[in-house]
Amino acid sequence: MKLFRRTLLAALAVASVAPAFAQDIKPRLIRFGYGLNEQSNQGRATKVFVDEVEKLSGGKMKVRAFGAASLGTDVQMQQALIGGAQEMMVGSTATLVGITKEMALWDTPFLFNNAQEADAVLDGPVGTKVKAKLEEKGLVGLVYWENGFRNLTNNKRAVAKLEDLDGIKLRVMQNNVFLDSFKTLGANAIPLPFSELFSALETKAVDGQENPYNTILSSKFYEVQKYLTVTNHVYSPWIVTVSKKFWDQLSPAEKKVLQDAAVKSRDFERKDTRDEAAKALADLKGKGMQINELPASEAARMREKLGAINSSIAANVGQDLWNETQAELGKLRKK
Ligand code: TF8
Repeated sequence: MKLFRRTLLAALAVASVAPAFAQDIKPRLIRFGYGLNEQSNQGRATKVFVDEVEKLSGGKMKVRAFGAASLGTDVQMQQALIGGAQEMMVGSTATLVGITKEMALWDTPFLFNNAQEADAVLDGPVGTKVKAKLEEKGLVGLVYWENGFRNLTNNKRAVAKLEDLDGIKLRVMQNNVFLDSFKTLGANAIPLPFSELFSALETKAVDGQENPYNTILSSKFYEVQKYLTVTNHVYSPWIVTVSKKFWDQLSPAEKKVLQDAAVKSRDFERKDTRDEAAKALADLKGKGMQINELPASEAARMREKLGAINSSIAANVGQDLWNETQAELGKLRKK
């Protein structure tokens, strides 16, 4: 009897909730832009997001994905989201610093020692706080994806010591921390949007760039770059964002569809990215790149030089946020 009552109650609950939920989801078209190719970790995870939104909304919410910066650079898409001309995008947190200064926290050289630390901090209170800061600027951050640990490529020489960077024309993201970091290391740092990078390398307007292995592969930088130096100098996140103007029109059920699909895409993306990165060096070697590891003593010099940047990052993002991050990392490292 008890069991019967429970079943009945459950059935009633479903009956009363389900129709309301269905009504709460309207036909929606979401334009979702990203910068890399369809055949990249970014493209693959976008596909997971598209399919999941379709599934969770019973086919009512449609996400149309636009890769290869066909809707514009990260910065242009951010403006389109703020203005309400585009609904969603995924891109680098580094290109958001001009809008939300706290995002510069993630540009701190050598902030994370490994991906597990990155996940814990990005998905924990600090990452949530930084993400929430976007709302005052007209953006809603859903989840962080992994771009990954960045490594250096160039066409001039194998970088075996710090001085080898001297005078190398190095493309950096449009972001002051990256600009200052590489100037500090002696390179001739030149900010460029990602969408202009391949041709800048091809025409030798710049000698080098830095990105995770996955991107060096998917954007075919191996075709125009000879040397790869393993530096792991910073971990870059991507962030999935929604136009706040669009978000505010959505019902709670529609918001939940996007949020849940974003979490699913994140979990897929991080695993996919790590699997690909784990075998990328062999792939890149196979494509003809000459790969060297920065010797530990030189890596230490690099770390020390870049340490000077930390105090200015702390001042920019706020000393409290900086301290909270360090405390969280301290706890993680004690475990
Ligand atoms: C860069 C970033 C890019 C991302 C991507 C376009 O070097 O690492 O890969 O911003 O979303 O610009």
